[in-house]
Amino acid sequence: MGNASRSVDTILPSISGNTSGTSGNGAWYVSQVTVTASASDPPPGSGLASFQAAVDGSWSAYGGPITLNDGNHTVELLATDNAGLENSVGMSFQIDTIAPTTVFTDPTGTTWATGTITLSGVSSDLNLSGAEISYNGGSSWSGLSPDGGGNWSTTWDTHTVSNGSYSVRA
Ligand SMILES: [Ca+2]
Repeated sequence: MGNASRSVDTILPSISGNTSGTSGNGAWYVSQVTVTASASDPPPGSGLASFQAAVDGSWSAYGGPITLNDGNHTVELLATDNAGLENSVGMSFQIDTIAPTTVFTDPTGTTWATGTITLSGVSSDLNLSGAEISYNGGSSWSGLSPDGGGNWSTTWDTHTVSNGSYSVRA
């Protein structure tokens, strides 16, 4: 009679980690995001065979903290133990670290205005959610409706204000 011996491992490897970054509105991060993770195979186990990470679908061995820059990204982590059991984690990130910019396209510079004038401009951002305009140096703001390209246009009835110098900013 011979003895046969087989080891038993029924426990998935575990993945732990954390993400660091500065949250903005909604699901957006407004800073780089760093994903730090580790994997282990809880005892009594067969031991960790591999720990892999995929950034935006490109797999390689996890080699340390993963830094993500502007854009939409996915991070997947996959731990495999020596028995062939797998555990995976997936995360997605939206990152925008760049403040929106606005450029007036009409008028440019100082202009003498009478009656109703048209103001136009373009506001750009990776994730533009809106733009506003102020006719009083920022004391109050009116919403604009930028199109998909960030272009907006609005009219200003200069009859409603007294003569003088006004700066308009968006
Ligand atoms: Ca295991």
